Amino acid sequence: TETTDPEELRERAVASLVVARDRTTLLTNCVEDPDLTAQHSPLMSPLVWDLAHIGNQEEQWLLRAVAGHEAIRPEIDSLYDAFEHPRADRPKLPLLSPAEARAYAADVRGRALDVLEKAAFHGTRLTEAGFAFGMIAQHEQQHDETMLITHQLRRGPQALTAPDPEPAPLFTGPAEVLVPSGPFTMGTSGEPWALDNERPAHRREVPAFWIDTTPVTNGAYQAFIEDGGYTEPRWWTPEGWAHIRNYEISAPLFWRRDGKQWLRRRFGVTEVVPPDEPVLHVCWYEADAYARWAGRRLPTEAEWEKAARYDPAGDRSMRYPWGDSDPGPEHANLGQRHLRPAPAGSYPAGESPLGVRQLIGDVWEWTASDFLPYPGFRAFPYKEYSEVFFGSDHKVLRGGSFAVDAVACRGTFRNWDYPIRRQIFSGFRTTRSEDV
Ligand code: AVJ
Ligand code: FE
Repeated sequence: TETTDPEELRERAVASLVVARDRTTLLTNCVEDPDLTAQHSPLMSPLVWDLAHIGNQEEQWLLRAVAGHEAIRPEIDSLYDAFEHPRADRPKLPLLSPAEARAYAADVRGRALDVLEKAAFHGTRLTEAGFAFGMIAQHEQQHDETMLITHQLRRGPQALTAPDPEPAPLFTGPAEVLVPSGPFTMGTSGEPWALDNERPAHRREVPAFWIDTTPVTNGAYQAFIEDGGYTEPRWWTPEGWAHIRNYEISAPLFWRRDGKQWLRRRFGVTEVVPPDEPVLHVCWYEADAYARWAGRRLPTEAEWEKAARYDPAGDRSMRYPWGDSDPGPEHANLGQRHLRPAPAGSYPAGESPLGVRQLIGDVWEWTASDFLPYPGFRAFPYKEYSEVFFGSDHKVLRGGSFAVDAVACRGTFRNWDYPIRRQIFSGFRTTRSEDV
């Protein structure tokens, strides 16, 4: 639950930083050094860049900004500045070696924990409720998701394993539910570790709409493919059609047809595409085209958040679909506990008051909306976190995936990417207006 107790926030900060580092360590120790320095895809950094960048951001914010320390290695800042060097160029930079990067990140962490022990959890907005520590834990977890994407793109034998989610009984509930019309509170002003783009809380009028109870499954998506979805321009926006023609896209990324069935490569293993699992690795154009084919559309961001947070009984917005309590394993598939989404209809304990499932975890859900600031937005603590990305270039994704930790996922959390991107753990669900 939302807390402002300094000791509880301090414990939460330590725990979040430790959980993130355990994940980072796993992701960077499961392969040999050549796989850490290699370019597995021009879309991604070498894993060793992420590792040192995690340490460098932690140094800049916790050691320098919060505690006023001098730079440990001022000469490396520019190497790990995401805006100076595009991902594709990073393998050629004079990066820290894997051993140096590990030692640097560990050195910073040791000092950061000392700072955390003595830090006041009030004062500037950066230290208020331990925000900087929460921000850095979220940052590391975001890069842990990024590194998992790099692992998914990597060729070669399996390096990561995790138990599968519980098999779920076939979901027999309604395919869609009606979200009644009326205003709701979008965004947050009170969630202590919410990032700038989630703020401030504000009222939004949302007309009634129907929303899918579960994310769109591989089986449903295959029906779109079999029906010629990728060969019919009428389902696609002009940009989307040009894109799939140009890049010869005819199925989700990592899929391959094998006679009558579809196979996919997942973390180094080839398997039959499971029909009841949420579809993964589709771009916005594919999600949008599927929705049009189905006679539906993608939810706007406001619709998605209302479905995820609005409690009609209490007429208020909650932190999560199930209420205000932090996510547990019964609520959602988060944190790389599993390396795949759970079957559609899983996690009944995580459903919203109206009965919508899997809004949090499993797959990031594309929305119809461009990434724009909320009314009253103020960039914090740096305009390169969100502000420079606002505009019509990026579409918003909501809800988090199996690859992201709970600290970087909540009902208000906003992710964004280009509409052509599909190496990310992206899926979607569809909606329709009440009168359609
Ligand atoms: C919010 C996932 C789009 O990876 O570019 C990491 C998160 N920001 N380091 C990204 C982020 C700075 C960001 N996304
Ligand atoms: Fe970063």
